[in-house]
Amino acid sequence: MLRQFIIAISMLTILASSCTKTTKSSNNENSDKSTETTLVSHPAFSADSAYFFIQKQVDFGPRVPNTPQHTACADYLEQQLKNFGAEVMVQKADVRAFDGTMLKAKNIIGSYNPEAETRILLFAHWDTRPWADHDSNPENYKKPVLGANDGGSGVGVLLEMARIFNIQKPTVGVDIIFFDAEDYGAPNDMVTQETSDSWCLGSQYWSANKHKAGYRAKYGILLDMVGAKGAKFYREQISDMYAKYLVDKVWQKAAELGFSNYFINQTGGAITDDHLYVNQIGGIPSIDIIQQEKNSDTGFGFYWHTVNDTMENIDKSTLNAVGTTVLSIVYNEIP
Ligand code: AHN
Ligand code: ZN
Repeated sequence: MLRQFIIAISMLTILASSCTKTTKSSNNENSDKSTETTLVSHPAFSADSAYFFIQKQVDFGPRVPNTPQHTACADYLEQQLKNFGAEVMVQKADVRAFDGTMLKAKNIIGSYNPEAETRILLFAHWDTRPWADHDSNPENYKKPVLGANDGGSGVGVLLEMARIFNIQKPTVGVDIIFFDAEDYGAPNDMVTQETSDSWCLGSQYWSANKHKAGYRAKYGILLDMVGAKGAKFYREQISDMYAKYLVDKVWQKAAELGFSNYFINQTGGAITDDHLYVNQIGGIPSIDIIQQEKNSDTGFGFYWHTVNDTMENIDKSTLNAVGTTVLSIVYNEIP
């Protein structure tokens, strides 16, 4: 009897110690990147699907405000959000560009759990730049940017997240906003006092005129240029100023998921982007996940504001890193 008891105890000890070993090795940094640290399980982010949604936008051609391609893409985005079960609102805004042009802008908004108190805001711009004014060939300066990455990628990732929210509702409220007229900013060589706020016209409008009176969100996450091969996402300075805890949380989550080769825990530049106005005017603490390139003249990817911002630069591994990280953040949020 005692002998059996001793054998049983030693078996348990062996089992216990082997369990400890397993746990330790899965905590090892060099272990399998697919190690799931998410507490709440949710459908996997499909980079194939996100890629497809980018291709669909690019197929319209450049999405420059006041063009038929822009209108057609707006209809597509609105319909997609509806297909994915969101409550959809299109906010129309007539905004004045730096050169006096009146832009017929549309902010396209899709909400999940519209009645929930605790809300997360996810956003990207959907318009593309009218001028490839950073192209290496001056003959291209007046040509429009196709915007596979600059415009298309953030929206593509968010459409894929919408597809997933429709399959499994998050516990918190989520609002997805596709902002318009982000990229109509004054060219570098004509920046004056008057033109300093010439970017992000759609988000400036929304921040001052929310789609619902008294709208509030716990925080916001902007996705801008999140699809290029080998992209590096540094901690953006305006994000750190307004919502350092959120930058910490997102970069930490990315590291846990094995994506620290994309999410670099180092400071990058301060970038005038939609999140600036959502913070400053809208009062919602928001961060920007944006590709920065330390070895480029512009600070952005080599394709940025050139005619080369095409599908060839889009990489599914990058889309997966961003989509998986942000999904995990949303599903682990407590109402
Ligand atoms: C400026 O160039 C001032 N801001 C960059 C924001 C941007 C443009 N994101 C995409 N296109
Ligand atoms: Zn741009």
